[in-house]
Amino acid sequence: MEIPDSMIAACDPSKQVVVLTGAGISAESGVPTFRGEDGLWKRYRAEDLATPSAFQTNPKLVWEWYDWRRGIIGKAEPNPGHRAIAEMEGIFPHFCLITQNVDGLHRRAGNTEVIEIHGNLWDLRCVAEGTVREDTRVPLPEIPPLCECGALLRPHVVWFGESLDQEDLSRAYRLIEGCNLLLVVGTSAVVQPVASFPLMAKQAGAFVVEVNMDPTPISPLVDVSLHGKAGEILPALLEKIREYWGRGDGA
Ligand code: BJW
Repeated sequence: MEIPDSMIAACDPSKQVVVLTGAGISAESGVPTFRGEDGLWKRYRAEDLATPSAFQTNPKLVWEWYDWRRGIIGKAEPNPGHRAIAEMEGIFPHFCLITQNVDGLHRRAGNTEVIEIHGNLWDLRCVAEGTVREDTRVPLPEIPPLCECGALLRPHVVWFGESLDQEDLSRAYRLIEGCNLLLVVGTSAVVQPVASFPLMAKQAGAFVVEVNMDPTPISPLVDVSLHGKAGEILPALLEKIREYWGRGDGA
C-alpha cells in the first residue's frame, strides 16, 4: 500500500485535522463490525435490537445482546490503529476525533478530544429521568437493569430512528465544515447523518482521505483512498507524517 506524497503534504500539523471512525477501526481488536461478511447485521436484525420499538417490545432481549457485546468489548484492547490516532492528537494542535463507535476504545487508547456521536455502551440512561451513569460490570447483575426510581435503564447509544445528541451534532458539523484534513477510517459510510460528513468536508474545501479494507460509497469523492487494515495503514501514515513534517519546513 503506497501512501501518496500529496497526502503527507496535506497533513500540515498547523491545520485543523478531524478523524472520523467507524466499526472497522476496532475490528482488529476483535470487536465485530455491523456490515460485511462477519458483521452483526448478518446474524441479527437491527430492527429487533437497535431501535426504540425493539426496546419497548423486549428490553430483556435487547439487553442480553448488549450484555454479550459488552463482554466482547470488555476483553478487547486498543490496537495499533487506535494508538496511531491517539498519537495524532499529540502531533496536531487542532485535532478532534468523531467516532461512531460505542466501545470506548479510543479513550482507552489515549484520545481526549472525542465526540462519541452514537453514544457509549458503558453508559446507562434512565428512560424516565434521562439521567446517565457509567456501569462497566460484565455481565450486568440484573437484566434488564433498573434505575433506583424503578424505571428501565437503557444503553446510552443512538438507535435507528433516534436523533443524535444536538450538541454533539452541532459541534461535529462545525468541525467538519472548518477542517482542512478529514481522515475517514473504517466506516461503510451508509448510516446518516454521519455518512454525509465526508461530502460536507469536501465541499467546504477539506482534503479527504479514506482508510478502509474495501471501497465504500464515499470512495469516488475522496482525494485519496487507502485500502487495507487501519492497524497497518495508520501507523505507517503517522511515521511518514513525522518524517516529512519533523524536518521543520515540510520539505
Ligand atoms: C476496516 C477493517 C479494518 C473492517 N481496517 N477498515 C437519510 C436517508 C436515509 C435514511 C436516513 C436518513 N437519515 C436518517 C436515516 C435513518 C438512519 C439511516 O441512516 N439508515 C441507513 C442505514 C439507511 N439513521 C438514523 O436513524 C440516525 N438517526 C437520525 O438520523 O435521526 C433523524 C432521523 C431519523 C429517522 C429518519 C430521518 C431522520 C441514527 C443512526 C444510529 C445508528 N446506530 C448504530 C447502533 C449504535 C449502537 C450500537 O452499537 O449498538 O450505530 S447502527 C451501526 O451503524 C452503529 C454504527 O455506528 C453505524 C455505522 O456503522 P459503521 O461504523 O460504518 O460500521 P460498518 O460495519 O457498517 O462498516 C465497517 C467498515 O469497516 C466497512 O466498510 C469495512 O470494510 C471496514 N473495515 N475491518 C479498516 N481492519
